[in-house]
Amino acid sequence: MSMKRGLLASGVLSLGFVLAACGSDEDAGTDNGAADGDGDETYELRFATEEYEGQLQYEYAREFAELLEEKTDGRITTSVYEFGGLGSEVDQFEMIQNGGVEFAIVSPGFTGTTVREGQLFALQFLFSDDEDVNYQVLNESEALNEDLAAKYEERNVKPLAFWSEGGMQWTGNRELREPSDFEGFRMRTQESSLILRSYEAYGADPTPLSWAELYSSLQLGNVDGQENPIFFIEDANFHEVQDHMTISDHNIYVAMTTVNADFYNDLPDDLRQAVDETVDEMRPAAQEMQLEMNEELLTAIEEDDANPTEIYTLSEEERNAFRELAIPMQDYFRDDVGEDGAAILDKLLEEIEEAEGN
Ligand code: 6CS
Repeated sequence: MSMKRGLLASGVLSLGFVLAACGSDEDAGTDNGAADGDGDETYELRFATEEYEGQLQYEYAREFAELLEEKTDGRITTSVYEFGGLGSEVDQFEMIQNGGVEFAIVSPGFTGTTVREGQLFALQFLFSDDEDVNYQVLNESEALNEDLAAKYEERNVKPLAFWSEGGMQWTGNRELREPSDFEGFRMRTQESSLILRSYEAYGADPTPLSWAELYSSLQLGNVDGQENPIFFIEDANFHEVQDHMTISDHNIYVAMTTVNADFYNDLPDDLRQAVDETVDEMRPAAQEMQLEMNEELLTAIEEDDANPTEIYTLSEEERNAFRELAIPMQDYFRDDVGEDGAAILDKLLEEIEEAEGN
């Protein structure tokens, strides 16, 4: 499972090659105009992910592509791209907006400057500590699947599903148990001002970076630590260049399955329905995959004697010390992002509370 390939080597796969090699029969002039499902259109689509083969987003996309091909009797075939070949995470978000790819898994942490409301996923201690509650909320929330989705649709990106890659944990070159441990800590984050703010509230000195540069930045000591789900920490080998891991579960890592909205809206009805069914079938599959990978790869970190990692699980009391500093970020989000964002957050908070009560 371990991923030793150089990120830059993967990045060398040129964008030009990818774009030349792909494309759809739609581009080649196949009858694709009618939304009446006349049954003979074929499509060759592109699916961008922010991860490598063996990692969740890529495996999700691969299974998605297979299912969709099956459901459409081969009328839709989809090529899945590992991270790197299509540029940075931010570049990929641009591609899904302009139709350079039809599908993409997008981390909201890289969309904060474009869809500011999407920054709500940066709010720590927002979701439940119960995985089942979060699974239900992500699948059923109107705040996310309708209101927030509409904000992305204004940018021509339709979120089809929000799903969890697992609880977020901290790694560091020193132990992180209480907020004061973050004093002056150079924390790597994704590119969203709210994530930066949240770490500044702990006293840290956050630096936004693509994950393409993260391993070497940790190794060289340019940053002191980072946050990610366990499977990713192990698979990207961050534990090799970090001495400590804190099981903090300060957030969940939410990924969005997205489609270019123009493309989706122009699909014949029967193919659009096949896409929707595929998205729904992937919900439990993604949850199962993340639970399994996060559990298995925790054991892998624990058993990696060549790269020992001190693992510490925060007590509830210790988590509360962080929670106290994180909750005021909700007001910061309301003020900074504005009315629509505030309404989405408030509705989501109600939905989480209601799901927790069930
Ligand atoms: O830390 C990151 O930026 C990366 N983490 C995950 C779990 N997926 C892709 C993302 O870019």
